[in-house]
Amino acid sequence: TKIGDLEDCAAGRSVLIRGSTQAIRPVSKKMAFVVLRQSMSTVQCVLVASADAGVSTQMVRFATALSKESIVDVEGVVSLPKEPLKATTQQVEIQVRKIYCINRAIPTLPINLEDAARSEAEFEKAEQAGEKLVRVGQDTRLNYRAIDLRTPANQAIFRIQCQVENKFREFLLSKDFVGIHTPKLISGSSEGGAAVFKLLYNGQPACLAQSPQLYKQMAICGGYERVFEVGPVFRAENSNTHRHLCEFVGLDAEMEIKEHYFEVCDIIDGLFVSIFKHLTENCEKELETINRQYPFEPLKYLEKTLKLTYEEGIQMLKEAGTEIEPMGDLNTEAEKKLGRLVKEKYGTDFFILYRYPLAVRPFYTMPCYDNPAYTNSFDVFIRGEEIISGAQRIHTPELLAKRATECGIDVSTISAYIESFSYGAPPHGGFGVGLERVVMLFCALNNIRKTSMFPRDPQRLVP
Ligand code: ATP
Ligand code: AMO
Repeated sequence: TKIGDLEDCAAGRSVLIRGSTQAIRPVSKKMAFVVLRQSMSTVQCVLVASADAGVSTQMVRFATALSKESIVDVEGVVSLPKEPLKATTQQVEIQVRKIYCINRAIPTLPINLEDAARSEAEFEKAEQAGEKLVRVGQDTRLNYRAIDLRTPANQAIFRIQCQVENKFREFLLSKDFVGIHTPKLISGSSEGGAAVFKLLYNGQPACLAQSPQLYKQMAICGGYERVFEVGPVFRAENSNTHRHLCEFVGLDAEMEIKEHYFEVCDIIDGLFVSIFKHLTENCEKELETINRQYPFEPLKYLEKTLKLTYEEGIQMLKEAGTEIEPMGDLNTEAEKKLGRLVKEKYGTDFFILYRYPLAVRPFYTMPCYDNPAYTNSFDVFIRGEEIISGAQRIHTPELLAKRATECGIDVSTISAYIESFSYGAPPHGGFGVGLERVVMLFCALNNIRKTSMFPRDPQRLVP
């Protein structure tokens, strides 16, 4: 039986449960409580020594001697509690008949799970009451991730992540996209810049893919009209921020454009509105669980996603006292401020900013037809932080080679890619999403390490 389904079981029903011993509370020689947990659900098990139930005082002693987080099997009977239980546990109890230890945890764990699951508000309340509780730091959590992942909030976070990834696939499949896989061992940088992990590939210099960019475009040249990929992306980021990882999960898409690159924005609009709706309507328990430890305001979004030009964005910032160099990029602080301004004015945490200056976009980005100092490109923001970059791409080899050279890229290193556009290539565009960022920002979490199961950052390669 699943612990989460116990509330639906009638009193008197016999059940067999395997779970982890979250808490063990001896009451007397003849009585003890054991709280069992499976993922986000817990149930209180009651042991009372009695000849009728076949429970001995030895069995009670055995249960109270178990270490926390051991794996046990419990045979018992569902019963209604005598006293009201905490709202976060199943509202029934198990009267234990037999308890078996399957595998013991060491007596003192490096992380106390109860401390790891507390909200900041709980710590503050306890401190005011003069109680001393231990906060579990980010590094300790990550060092002992196999324990830390057991907190209810962490159980919920990676279930949400799975739903986002699944909806991404489901939505794009319904729009005739084909899922593909492109190589992660490649010969050079795909985004330009120095943030690549270098390695030797059978003695030849190579690197880990910074994105599937060049290959997803070549798939379009290969006659697939619409493609997507879910895969790892490697960036040799050399500074520590709350939103950069050295390895993250990229959700990428690329598609033929018939008339205008807003066709790509329309896909993003439909995709994300459907993801947000799905999470709100079907992941209530997970969102509530995250909220209990990390309180957040629900995401505000519009049925039709707001689009603003980059120029409108910098104008809004200017009116609010922040000057941005018109052909430069927005820094993190300006992006956050713009997020706040947009929310005040339009009532949404989710919007698209388009028509970025050419100077701040990668070489493969299509310049605007009416003014080539700008591009057919966009970024997408949640709560003032970037989750997506995308654009129409250059589909003629001459312009592509020219732009690569202007951006300081040696075209001989990407000649196969550039040549692909001389064999007949349709106009196309696409976008790349950072999965960990979507989950982090949807739930307003303060650090991307919370949404990466085993994060890779400049300091961390284990576990
Ligand atoms: P991407 O790499 O796609 O474009 P990003 O969120 O890193 O995604 P950038 O355009 O690189 O976006 O950077 C946006 C802003 O984030 C920069 O102006 C800079 O202020 C900040 N930033 C980016 N990378 C780093 C970093 N490694 N360390 C500190 N700040 C950074
Ligand atoms: P970009 O470099 O903007 O675009 O990356 C796309 C999205 O990936 C996420 N992201 C990151 N997440 C965690 N850690 C990082 N270090 C990191 N860097 C980026 C962000 C970002 O919006 N080829 C283009 C996409 C395209 O045009 O299709 C690209 O890679 O959410």
